[in-house]
Amino acid sequence: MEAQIDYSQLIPNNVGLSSDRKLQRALESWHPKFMNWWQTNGPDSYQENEVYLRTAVSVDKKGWAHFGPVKMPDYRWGIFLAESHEQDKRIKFGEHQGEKVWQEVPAEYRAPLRRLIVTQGDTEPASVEQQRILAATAPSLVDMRNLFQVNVEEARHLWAMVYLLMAHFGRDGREEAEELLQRSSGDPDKPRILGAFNEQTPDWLSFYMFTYFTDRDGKYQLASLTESAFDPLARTCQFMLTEEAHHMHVGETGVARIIQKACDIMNQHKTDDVRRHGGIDLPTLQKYVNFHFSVSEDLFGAEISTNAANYYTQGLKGRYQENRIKDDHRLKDEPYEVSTFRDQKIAKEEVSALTSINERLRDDYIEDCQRGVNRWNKLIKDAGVEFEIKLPHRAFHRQIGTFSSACVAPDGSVISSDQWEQKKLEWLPSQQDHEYVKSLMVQVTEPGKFASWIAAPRIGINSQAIDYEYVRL
Ligand code: BYC
Repeated sequence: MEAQIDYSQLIPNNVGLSSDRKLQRALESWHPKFMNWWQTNGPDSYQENEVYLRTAVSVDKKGWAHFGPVKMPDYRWGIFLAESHEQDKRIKFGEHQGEKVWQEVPAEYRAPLRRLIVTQGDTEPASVEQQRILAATAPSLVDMRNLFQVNVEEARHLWAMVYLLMAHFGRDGREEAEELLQRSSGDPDKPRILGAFNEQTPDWLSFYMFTYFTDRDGKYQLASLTESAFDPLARTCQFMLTEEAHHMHVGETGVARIIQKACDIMNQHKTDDVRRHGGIDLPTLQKYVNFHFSVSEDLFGAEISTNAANYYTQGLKGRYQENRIKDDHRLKDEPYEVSTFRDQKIAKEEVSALTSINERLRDDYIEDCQRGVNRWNKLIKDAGVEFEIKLPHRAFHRQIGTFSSACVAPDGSVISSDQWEQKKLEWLPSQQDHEYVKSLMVQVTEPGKFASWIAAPRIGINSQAIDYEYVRL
């Protein structure tokens, strides 16, 4: 395994693709279909403009962030696996604990591994589709560039999963690769697999919320897959995580800049009426938090899941930072506390740690979400504004798992379905909120200038000035 990536090929890679002619041919014949998908479902317009993009030239620390102007269709989507530092890598958990990791898919685990890889792979093009039209309302050139960077990398993550399917699942894998380009976000006949990836991302507030909350599900799912006994999957996901971190950063700083602007308006005009001055008021922002957090929580699956238990026992998908957890890593007799909904009440129950793997990962996720919310709240406090952004209760507005039948307020109180109907538009973005946010979405393309509702970032990309021409129009 090379750190250095071979860029002399149509498909840049560090997996020695040129020595596997059959696989190379399969991937090369998928390439034009991917390009066709990118042109029709990827960013609308701007395909011929140069964008200041980051491209990986090697997978080690020095080489994965190379910046320069690139036209998006010329971006070198490739196949990069993280370096393997361990000589004798062993399976960390489940019934194969202690055995050597697998370089090939064991026949008995073909179906579940294929399913996991397809589910992961399906989210990547979905997010690009969801964000297709956003450039037309980009609040600045830096933001437009960040959108495109996220888009090309998500598309590369699709390549990563397609590589695994084609290299290890034969004809089935090739068929799955085709279907990944045929399903489409929000398509009633051929929707994407997971709920959140069929929602719209109609405006930039939604985009930042998505990259903060939904990309963070990506972080936790990928981190669980980096523990996999199937080593090519583990190493692929490890490299994807480096890119994912940037996407969450775009989300966190994007929301922070909107908050900053709201606070600036409140202080400057001595008013709570942020909308009057073209900003996004904090109560509206809170509603978007409620929506995106709850929809993203659903992505972790049901609290009690035999699927998840099997994945764990079989060694296919671990927990977040498996090594750091002090238990037997088999979980046959370990307990775990989960919240459940029974007899119209939310209660805590001790259940098997094995069947509650999804919930444990959701717990890790919620804790991580809260850390960024604390940083947002510090900004608000430092500006002298009295407002606190709160993550809603985990049972609020859920479609998957124990709470899907419950009506729960953001503070965790159980309410009737009538009360829910009356109150839901106080908690979730209403049509008017969407329309207001939409009305703010006007494109700003003068370098260094920003739309009325968002503050400038503190620093530019890769030490460039804020007014650098990040997209050459
Ligand atoms: N929507 O036993 P359960 C990312 C289904 S994001 C619709 O709890 P399991 C990214 C489930 O399939 C990370 N259906 O499920 C972010 C099952 O169906 P069947 C993506 C759902 O298997 C931003 C049934 O309900 N990666 O990378 O334990 C931009 C029973 O559920 C949903 C992964 O997700 C849902 N939300 O857990 C770009 C990792 N949830 O069997 C990228 C791979 C559940 O009844 N996926 N169902 O037909 C997995 O590990 C698992 O599939 C899940 C579900 C954790 C998602």
